[in-house]
Amino acid sequence: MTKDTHLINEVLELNETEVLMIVQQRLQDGDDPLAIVEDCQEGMRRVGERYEQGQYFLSGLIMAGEIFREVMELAQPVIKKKVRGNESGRILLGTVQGDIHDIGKNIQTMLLSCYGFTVYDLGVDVPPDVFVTEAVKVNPDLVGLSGLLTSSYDTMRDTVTLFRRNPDHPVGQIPIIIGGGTINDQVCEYVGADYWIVNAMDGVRLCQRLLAVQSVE
Ligand code: B12
Repeated sequence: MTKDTHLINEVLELNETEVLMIVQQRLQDGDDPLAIVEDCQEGMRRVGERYEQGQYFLSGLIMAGEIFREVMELAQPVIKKKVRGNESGRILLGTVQGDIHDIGKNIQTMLLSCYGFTVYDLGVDVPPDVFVTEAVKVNPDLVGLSGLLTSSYDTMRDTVTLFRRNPDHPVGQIPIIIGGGTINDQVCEYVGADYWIVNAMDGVRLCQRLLAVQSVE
């Protein structure tokens, strides 16, 4: 799919009005709402780069977050109408301790719910022991840890370690997926998670695949 460089640039420039106009127009034209979200995600990644280079300050990140929230207000109803699934399976997820980024996690939660999965969202800044306690309570098929900060990799690692501490207990065997735009293969290996995801639709496909395998076993 070709990227909408105009939309990406308007997100990068934090031009709220222009971004919302483009999104509205594309939705009216019947464009795939998930493709629109992906373009905005790319814009956000570039906003992050400007922040890293000292061209934007914290206020820039806050503004970008606000713009994305408004984009989701427009796109979410269309996604919910368009996407319907009757998947079954229980997924427990949350943003790990020390991290309050939740835009991506919320998109992942919404999309999984649209596909029919039962999602238990623990919110943000979730300590490792809370993940494990909640897993014992709700007995999920999969666990998802979200995080965007480099410092979150350690908390993710602590969380995975706590899950795996008792390998004979059912909770110790639940597959763990980590998600967030800054994650890669090396991070996944460091954290000790089973899978990693940087795009919510890939997250849905992975959950479908893993749960199909589990139901055959
Ligand atoms: C918006 C933003 C903020 C907002 C967040 C608002 C909110 N409610 O979430 C605010 C202003 C609060 C913020 C704060 C900070 N931020 Co910030 N932020 C960003 C920014 C620009 C965009 C993040 C985002 O929403 N992207 C859009 C979403 C849709 O993408 P996503 O999160 O990747 O999610 C997708 C997938 O990854 C996946 N997914 C996500 N989670 C999960 C989970 C599972 C289980 C699965 C399967 C999939 C999945 O699905 C999503 C949809 O496709 C990023 C830049 C970047 N590269 O991402 C920096 C960034 C993450 N922030 C950064 C920093 C430094 C900070 C601060 C420390 C700044 C400060 N000095 O205070 C604080 C930290 C606060 C804290 N304790 O968490 C750095 C982190 C650098 C690092 N190496 O650690 C980044 C990378 C910017 C940069 N390049 O420097 N930030």
